[in-house]
Amino acid sequence: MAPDAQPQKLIIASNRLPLSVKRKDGTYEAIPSSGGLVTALKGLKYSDYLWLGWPGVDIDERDRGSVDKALAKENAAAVYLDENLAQSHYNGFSNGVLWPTLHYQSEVLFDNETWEAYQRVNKIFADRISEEAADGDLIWVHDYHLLLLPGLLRERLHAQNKRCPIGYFLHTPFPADDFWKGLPFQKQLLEGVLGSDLVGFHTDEYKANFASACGTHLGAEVEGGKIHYNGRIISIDKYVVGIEYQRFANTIDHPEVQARIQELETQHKGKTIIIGVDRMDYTKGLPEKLEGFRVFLEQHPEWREKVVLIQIAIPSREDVKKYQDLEGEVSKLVGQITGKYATPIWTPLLYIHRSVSFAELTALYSVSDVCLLTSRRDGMNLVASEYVACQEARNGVLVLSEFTGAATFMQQGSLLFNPSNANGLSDALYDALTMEKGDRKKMHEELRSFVTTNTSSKWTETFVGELKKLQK
Ligand code: ADQ
Repeated sequence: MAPDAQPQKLIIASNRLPLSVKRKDGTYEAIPSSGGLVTALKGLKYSDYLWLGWPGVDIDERDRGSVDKALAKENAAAVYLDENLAQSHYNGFSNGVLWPTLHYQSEVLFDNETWEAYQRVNKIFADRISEEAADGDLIWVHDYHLLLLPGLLRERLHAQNKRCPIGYFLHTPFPADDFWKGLPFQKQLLEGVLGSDLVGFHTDEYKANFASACGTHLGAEVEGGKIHYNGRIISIDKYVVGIEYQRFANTIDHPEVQARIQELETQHKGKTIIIGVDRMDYTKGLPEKLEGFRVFLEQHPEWREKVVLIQIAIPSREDVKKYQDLEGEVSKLVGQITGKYATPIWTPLLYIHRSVSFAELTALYSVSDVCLLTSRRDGMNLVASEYVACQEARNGVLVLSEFTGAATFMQQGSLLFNPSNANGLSDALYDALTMEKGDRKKMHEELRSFVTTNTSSKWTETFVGELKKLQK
């Protein structure tokens, strides 16, 4: 930073803004949206920040002034993208190629057109952010949609003589080098990320995989938490993402939520509730969850009419064929299980395929004795933490896939299993449902201590704090 420049704002960049823009009475308004990244950044307390991202819809040139105004009130600004370009970048390369690769799924849909779109969008973000950034600003780039952005930004900022530390955080896993190397253009993508000064991951495993890929494919030198590349030193580390614990605790205390909890308890009297909350995504292992639950009902007839699985599946990426197929598969399995095991007085599972309000979500977490999360792979999984935050009274059991980042930190307090093994899942469920009160309490305390310590505020403060230290 130049001697007379002051540390200024924090610029956050993510593909989507944490807001959706909606037209109302001839003008635009910005409405908060939900999702893992939004939850992770809930604790941000930086006073002067600006969040840049795509508003999610194509906005006519004439309307942009009105959208800009609505977003400015929320510390946000739009990176406008033409609809086709945005789709090709988002559904094409980001979700068709990167998302599966980062989650160890080998079925990728690669073509040159989507790769072109991916590069173009990253360039548009780089142009927009470099215009917006003043010397000394901090820049924090998020997630797999913007892997090239740090490198592109570095070039532009250098040309403009602005010295802004660039941080990058990946919200997904980073796979083992041998898997990653199958990805076309993987070297360019690694180089893009290494344009950052600081790179963050959920776990040590992802960090080590990334460092190994940089060593093998770029010839970078890796030394502890530093990568030496092209005469620069890039810091890499694990930063444990969390939730705003207190926000959940406060919501539960709200009279309306308490009333809803009582209503749900009355409705399900005499039944033990198992809760599942996931985006409708193949990485979340919904078919595996349903198959495990089916095996459980088959192996433990004594639990029929005594247990109910409430599965909330938030609609996600609905215009992509693979996601439509998944929805079809899940609906079919739900129908098969219900058809086979339901009785005139009981249905084994309630399947809710839509978003629910925050109050409803906390009430559902609160009344459930078990939370079942079966991800095939998951960067972290914040639902696990949210469930714990709502279990002060009940000390419910967390049954967690060993392939979540969360399992790395929460293994002491939860029952881990491999979601591909339906029998193992059924056994874990049985152990959870029959666990002694004392053991439940002990496990809950382990989890509670993790969730209250590793909050979203702590994550944002730690990452931004490290970034600040890199201001030159
Ligand atoms: P996601 O894949 O979105 O995030 P996750 O961490 O589980 O996954 O977060 C989902 C969020 O959506 C939670 O905060 C949850 O409350 C919210 N949500 C869930 N169901 C909802 C519903 N029905 N209505 C409204 N909101 C709902 C990505 C990565 C994860 C990583 C996060 C954060 O895939 O591995 O943990 O980013 O880094």
